[in-house]
Amino acid sequence: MRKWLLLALAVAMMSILIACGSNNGNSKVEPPIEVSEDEIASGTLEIVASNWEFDKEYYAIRAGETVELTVNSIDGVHGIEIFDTEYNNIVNNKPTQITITEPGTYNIRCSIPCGQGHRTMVSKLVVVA
Ligand SMILES: [Cu+2]
Repeated sequence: MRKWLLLALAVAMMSILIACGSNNGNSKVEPPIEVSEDEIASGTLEIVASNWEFDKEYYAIRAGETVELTVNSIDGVHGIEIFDTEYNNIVNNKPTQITITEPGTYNIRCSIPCGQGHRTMVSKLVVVA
């Protein structure tokens, strides 16, 4: 009887651990995006936003390197949120220094309710090791 209890406990613990492991799934994209050297921004990064899209499917920076990120809204009013980081509202035309130390692929979405296409305004930020 006690053995079963221990087993049940072990199984419960395992599933909690597994659940936790996949919980930071926000920044994990399968399959990983392969980025070429010349796609990695150095110094500055511009994200161009319009109604209702960003100009690229993904952007890339290097882990631990500070980049001045500018959101340039050419049509409508937009900003960006980079999931799982402190950068949850980088607004239009306000250059912001960003540094992300953890390599991975981070989801980006528009941070300003901007109308009917708002929910589809997404992109990704690849942080290269
Ligand atoms: Cu929006």
